[in-house]
Amino acid sequence: RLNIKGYTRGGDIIVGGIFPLNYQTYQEDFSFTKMPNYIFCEKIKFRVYRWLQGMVFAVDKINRNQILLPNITLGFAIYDSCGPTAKTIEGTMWLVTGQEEPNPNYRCQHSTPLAAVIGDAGSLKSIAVAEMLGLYYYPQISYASSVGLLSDKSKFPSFFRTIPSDDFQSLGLSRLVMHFGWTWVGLLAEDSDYGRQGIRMLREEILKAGGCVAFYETIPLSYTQTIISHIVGVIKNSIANAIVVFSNEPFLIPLLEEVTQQNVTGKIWVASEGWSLSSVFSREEFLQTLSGSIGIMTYKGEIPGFQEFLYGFHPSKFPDDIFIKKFWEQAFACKWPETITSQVFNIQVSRDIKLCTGEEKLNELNNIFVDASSLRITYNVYNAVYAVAYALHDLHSCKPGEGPFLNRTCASIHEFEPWQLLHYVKNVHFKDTEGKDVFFDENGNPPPMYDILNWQMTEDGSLKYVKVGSFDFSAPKGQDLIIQENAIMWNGGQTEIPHSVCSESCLPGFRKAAHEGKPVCCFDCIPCSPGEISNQTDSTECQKCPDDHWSNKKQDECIPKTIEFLSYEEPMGATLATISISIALTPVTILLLFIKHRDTAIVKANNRELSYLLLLALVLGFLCSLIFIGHPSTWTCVLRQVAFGIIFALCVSCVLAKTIMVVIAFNATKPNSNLKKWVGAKLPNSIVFVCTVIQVIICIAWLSSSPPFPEHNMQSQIGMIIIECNQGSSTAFWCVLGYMGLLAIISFIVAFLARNLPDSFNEAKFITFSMLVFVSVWLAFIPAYLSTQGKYMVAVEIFAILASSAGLLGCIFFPKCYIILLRPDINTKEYLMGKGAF
Ligand code: TCR
Repeated sequence: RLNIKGYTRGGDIIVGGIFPLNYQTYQEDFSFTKMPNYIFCEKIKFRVYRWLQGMVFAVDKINRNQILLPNITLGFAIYDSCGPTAKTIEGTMWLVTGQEEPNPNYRCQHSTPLAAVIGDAGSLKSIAVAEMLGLYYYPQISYASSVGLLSDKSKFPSFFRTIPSDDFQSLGLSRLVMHFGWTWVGLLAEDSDYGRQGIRMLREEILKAGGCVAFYETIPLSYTQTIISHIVGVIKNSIANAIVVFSNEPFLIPLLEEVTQQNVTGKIWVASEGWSLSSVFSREEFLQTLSGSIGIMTYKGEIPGFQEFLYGFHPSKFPDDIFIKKFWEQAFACKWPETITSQVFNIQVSRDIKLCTGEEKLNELNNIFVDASSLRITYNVYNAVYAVAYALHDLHSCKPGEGPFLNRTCASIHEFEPWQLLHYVKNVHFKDTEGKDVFFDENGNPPPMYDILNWQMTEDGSLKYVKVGSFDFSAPKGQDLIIQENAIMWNGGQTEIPHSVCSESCLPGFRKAAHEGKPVCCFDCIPCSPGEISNQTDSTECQKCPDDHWSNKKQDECIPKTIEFLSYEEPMGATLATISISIALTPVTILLLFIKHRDTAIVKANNRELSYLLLLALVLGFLCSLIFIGHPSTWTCVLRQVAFGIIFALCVSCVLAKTIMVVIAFNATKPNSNLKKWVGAKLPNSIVFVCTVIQVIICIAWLSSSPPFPEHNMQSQIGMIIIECNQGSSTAFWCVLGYMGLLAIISFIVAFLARNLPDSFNEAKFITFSMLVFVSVWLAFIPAYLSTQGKYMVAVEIFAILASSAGLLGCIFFPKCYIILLRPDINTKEYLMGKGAF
């Protein structure tokens, strides 16, 4: 098979090129009964032909450039790598040896040295080429082989590329997926290094970023119906809407055809750059399924003059291009007359065949070959050729004595070793047509930069690639991923970002609770417990609010607890205050009344002074409830209980004194009574004094041991800070109350025993009543007091104070007032003594 042919052009130095130009079709059998010629490469891929022309254009341009490589002409030898990898290796050997029948490991000294090889596209083939070229250290620059593996310089020492490594692509895809909040994604990978490596890295990145993989399937390299159906089934049944596909075009076609046939829509396909600009998928039948897809693609560049070059492209201009006639026939669906004469057979089959005239206009043709609006791989090819040229230029401009090689020597442009050029390729650095720096890092990779494309359906039903963002890893963090979300149109013309999640995210106020044994992206949302909040969506935990704060209703914020105390402003406080002040006016009035009628029998009857004192004490008793209202402070807390204790002790001891006086007064009237000497003002005064002083002593003991103090109580009631008076010692408090109760009970008993005594005015009966009221009020007070909290507790105490005072006032003084005001006729000593009652 001495039929290796390529598209060659002579020059001082040759640059090799490898392009997968044709589609491969299998036909021949492998029976080996005759020499097999098993590879048929027939249909030209227009897009790849454009890449190839990019190389031709670049070489032309370099040759015309007077500054870059002056006086040196570059030639090229371009090989079509259609078919299996072995074919590519064969072509590489052809390039290296310059022989029609290449023999391995044989380098003849041909006149024009091979500088470098540009190619191949697919990684699988580039790896094969790189293994071989690495042996001789021929520089190889690929324009589309992106597999991460090729970065390994110990395996591929002479490999470079102008397409970023897939490691970055995977990183970019994972960032893209995370940017849209897709945490439940499906992954499909071509069953090759390209697919598997890319997906492995992508998967790691997704997991690291907190996302999950819903499914992972590999697309077979050779068509298998069962596997394809299985994969489509998985896609259909999964709730994951986002599907990242790391694949090259040829292997994906059967899968997507099946997907289209089964009418799977609403999915977001995320394309690796292996297929994101593939013309096959812009066919109408795929549009329903694929419109709205997001694709990542290498950076787009401008090549000035290239569009004109393509428009002016004509067979007559490139006589040594062995592909051009076939391309022309394919593009215009015509036949060149000379091919027909050689194939008489053909003309008989179809008589009405169109003949190519050479007048056909390329610029009237709607063909991706002539479309130079978005040059990506072509641009990579162009830059690769330029990289070689610049390296050669650097090698050429080496000054003897300053060279990089042993003893500072230089290499000669006419006779250099491949590894010497390799040195220069490694260090090449130039600005491309866009002013962007082109160079290779230590792994032979270019600076990673990608465009993000959105596949949008136009009105006329065709597919349009719209750039919606970019990814530039050399930019500082945070600015590396730029996406214009509003420019994106999703599948079905939707503008809202579709969801692809296992569980919808938890709102603030909730926390995530993982399902056991399931991926972290599948969870339930559980509301935070009271007093705890979560202020972000998807929180894994709720935070406790600080002590003086509480959660709000939505539980997404800690708010200060409401402060509670019985204040004058609020209705209850204001009412109680008004009541106590107005009631306090009653004893004052009665006191004035008594003073006015101080000489009447009823006032004089039972110790006038004691009555005055009692009335005064009652006034104070009513008023002392006022200290219970308002913001508790150190001194009001102290004053409250002390004032209350002492004033009430005073009241009750007055009553006690009165009762005792009744008993003594009665008994003193009996003959021979030695109680006579007790009758007078001395006894009651000392009773009042002693009883009150005991309470004062209790209070002093209380204050000096553990006085009451104001306290912020945050625990006892949810969401509130209760400002209250801590009693200091509750024993002391109950002592004060208990002592008061004791006095009251003594008065009650004495008054009860004396109730039938015919005293001057039957006071004992009324005192009995009053004490009954008093004691029952305070007995009722105890459970009420103990079972309430905060301001209600205070209100209960105020209520008890008011009620018991009113009881005293009413029972003891109202009957007297009645007589004074309405029955002055019976207000005489005789009548009162005589009747024993009114
Ligand atoms: N890397 C693929 C081949 C490839 C390709 C392309 C082929 C890439 N981009 C565009 C045709 C068109 C990315 C590989 O195998 O490394």
